[in-house]
Amino acid sequence: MQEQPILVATHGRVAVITLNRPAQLNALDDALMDALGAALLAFDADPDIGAIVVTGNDKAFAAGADIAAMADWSYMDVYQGDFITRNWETIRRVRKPVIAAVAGFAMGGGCELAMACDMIVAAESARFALPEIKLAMLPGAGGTQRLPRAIGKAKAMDMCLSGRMLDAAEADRYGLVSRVVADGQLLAETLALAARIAAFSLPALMAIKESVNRAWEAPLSEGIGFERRQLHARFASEDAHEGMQAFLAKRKPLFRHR
Ligand code: CO8
Repeated sequence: MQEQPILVATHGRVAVITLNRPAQLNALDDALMDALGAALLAFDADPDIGAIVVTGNDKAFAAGADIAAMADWSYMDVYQGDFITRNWETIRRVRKPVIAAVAGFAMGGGCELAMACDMIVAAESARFALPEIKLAMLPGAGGTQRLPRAIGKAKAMDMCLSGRMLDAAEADRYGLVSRVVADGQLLAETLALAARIAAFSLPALMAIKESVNRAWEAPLSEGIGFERRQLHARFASEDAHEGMQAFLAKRKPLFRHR
């Protein structure tokens, strides 16, 4: 029987999507990306889920796009087939927080997938690279755009042009990952973080995610204006009133919209 390219599970209000092509180091092919996109959208629509974790295994988060699948593609195959837009960008449509939990290799498209998540929690074993130059390709699933925004032009150029690999400590120092945890603790620590996030008011989380993402894409004045609209809208939110009332009454808030 064919292995499922992803596995899904839920832990309370946290969904976990595990990339599941271990023999190929979770190389990302169409079947996997389609399944990942469908799972992300399903969990995004599920009212019982407040945060989503995407992870791999101890050896690899994902070693990139599946080179064996791509090797014979022509320009027309990828242009007419809408490669990248068709199934790699679904993650951009997800409005709930998505955390990448990375152990082992996150290379090429795997690194790009991790960067498309809202944050990356890395195990000490995590290794990040955009080695497409070795194939005379380029990091075309957002890598040349997200990496410089994440770690600055100098480090991004170095990684993209030389294929240099970062270890977890460097990735932490450069701001690519939000935290590094001990090997073996990756899933537990990421689940704890995701559960903490998922307990907050979901509309507030979604507004914050959209606002932070706007900082990547818009000039400061436009981003500040967007943020202000989001702030004003918070005053129309029952959860925000509950949060402030609960603080003043020194009790735990009971958010309705989770
Ligand atoms: N695609 C397909 N198969 C892969 C991939 C991959 N990206 N990575 C590893 N595998 C396979 C290997 O072929 C091998 O299979 P087999 O056992 O049948 O020979 C198996 O996984 C195990 O790999 P290794 O034996 O190589 O394991 P090592 O521990 O020796 O090395 C590495 C691990 C360093 C991660 C090594 O496998 C490697 O360099 N992999 C390729 C990494 C890479 O180049 N990634 C970028 C791919 S291109 C890309 O991602 C583009 C994304 C943007 C899309 C737009 C452009 C098209």
